[in-house]
Amino acid sequence: MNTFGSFVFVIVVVLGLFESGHADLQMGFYSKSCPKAEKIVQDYVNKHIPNAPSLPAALIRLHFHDCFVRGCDASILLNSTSSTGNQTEKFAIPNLTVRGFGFIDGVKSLLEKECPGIVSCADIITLVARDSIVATGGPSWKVPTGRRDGLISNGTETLGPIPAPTSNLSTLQTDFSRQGLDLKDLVVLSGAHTVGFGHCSSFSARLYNFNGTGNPDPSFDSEYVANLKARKCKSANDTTTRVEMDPGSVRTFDLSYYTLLLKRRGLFQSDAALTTSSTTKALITQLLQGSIENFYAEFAKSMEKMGQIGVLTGSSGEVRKNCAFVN
Ligand code: HEM
Ligand SMILES: *[C@@H]1O[C@H](CO)[C@@H](O)[C@H](O)[C@H]1NC(C)=O
Ligand SMILES: *[C@@H]1O[C@H](CO)[C@@H](O)[C@H](O)[C@H]1NC(C)=O
Ligand SMILES: *[C@@H]1O[C@H](CO)[C@@H](O)[C@H](O)[C@H]1NC(C)=O
Ligand SMILES: *[C@@H]1O[C@H](CO)[C@@H](O)[C@H](O)[C@H]1NC(C)=O
Ligand SMILES: *[C@@H]1O[C@H](CO)[C@@H](O)[C@H](O)[C@H]1NC(C)=O
Ligand SMILES: *[C@@H]1O[C@H](CO)[C@@H](O)[C@H](O)[C@H]1NC(C)=O
Ligand SMILES: CC(=O)N[C@H]1CO[C@H](CO)[C@@H](O)[C@@H]1O
Repeated sequence: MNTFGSFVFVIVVVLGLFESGHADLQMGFYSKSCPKAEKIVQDYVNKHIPNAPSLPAALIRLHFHDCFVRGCDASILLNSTSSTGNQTEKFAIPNLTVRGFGFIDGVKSLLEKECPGIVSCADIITLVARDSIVATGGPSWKVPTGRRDGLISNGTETLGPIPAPTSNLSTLQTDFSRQGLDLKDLVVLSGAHTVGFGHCSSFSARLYNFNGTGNPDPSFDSEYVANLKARKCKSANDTTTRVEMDPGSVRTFDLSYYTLLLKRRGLFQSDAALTTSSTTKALITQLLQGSIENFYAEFAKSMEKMGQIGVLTGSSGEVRKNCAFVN
């Protein structure tokens, strides 16, 4: 290669890096390549969610778990194979209770029929999470698209980034700040616990043997503890019963999760932890004093941030044909 050739080569490589490294997500990324894509997702959601009212919670949680490990790249959808290794994220402990994989596959197969190889699984997860929460009457948020699918999924990696329900505030803050999310995002996004269920096993130590004391968590409302022990989590090793995180309005995206936190009735230690600093407590109070529209607007801002974590764009990654396997 002569000097000019090397020069051109360098320019091309640099532009190439720029393209793959810095390409941004954009609103309506598929408007030319697959104009009906977003409508197909929305129609599928609107058709199926009314028959599966517990799925929106599962689907937004799937999105959260995807984004926190290797970015929002659909790595959570990969099945274990000889090329991905034995234990993909899907099979790791935090995923034991993640649901909604079949729903994503249903959307993907429609999109593959409409425009093969165009719409990424990572965008499908993100759009489905938003549209299914909207379908329940909850908040909406912007979903710029153009994410690409990752090639790697490693179950061991889920244990670091995904916070445990036993986390204290400083651990939660660290876990979120690693993803570029601040304390306000933490408080606002935890508000997703206004919908859905938790298994007894995620919090039974707070009922039966907190921190090795043999007693309940003193920061958990004692009346509520007695109630949960009598009616829901009747033994310390119950691994099957599910409990509403926001009893009374488990399918409604409202502010009552925050009301419960202040009544010392947040289900997980990680929920209760949000009341342990004056900063986070003030954020909770502000949300409760504001309107539901204000909560939805704050939730939208934080979801838009979460949906951009570590995304692959441009020519990074790929667009999977089958969300469970790399091409
Ligand atoms: C702050 C750290 C968080 C922790 C420690 C945490 C932990 C958990 C745990 C342990 C469960 C119950 C799993 C089970 O026992 O079945 C759960 C459920 C759930 N989480 Fe979180 N979570 C956190 C943040 C989030 C965020 C950011 C979102 C979404 C934006 C979210 C959405 C949900 C939803 C909707 C459910 C109910 C799922 C269902 O009903 O299937 N969580 N979370
Ligand atoms: C991926 O693995 C799950 C088991 O967790 C299985 O139910 C599913 O059929 C597999 N997906 C494909 C496309 O083989
Ligand atoms: C998965 O990640 C762990 C921890 O980072 C590492 O030790 C292991 O080798 C990885 N497994 C595969 C199959 O790459
Ligand atoms: C994967 O796991 C199976 C059994 O669960 C084992 O027989 C096999 O050797 C493992 N493969 C690798 C690459 O670790
Ligand atoms: C929070 O939990 C972490 C990890 O378990 C622990 O190292 C740390 O000391 C705890 N912080 C506080 C303030 O309790
Ligand atoms: C848990 O127990 C340890 C040792 O007994 C103690 O140092 C720690 O403060 C306790 N943590 C909480 C949250 O009560
Ligand atoms: C729960 O644990 C107790 C004692 O630790 C045991 O007697 C009981 O059989 C266990 N129940 C289940 C469902 O595993
Ligand atoms: C939905 C799904 O694939 N869940 C898996 C999570 O991981 C466990 C093993 O740790 C599998 O048994 C589940 O099938």
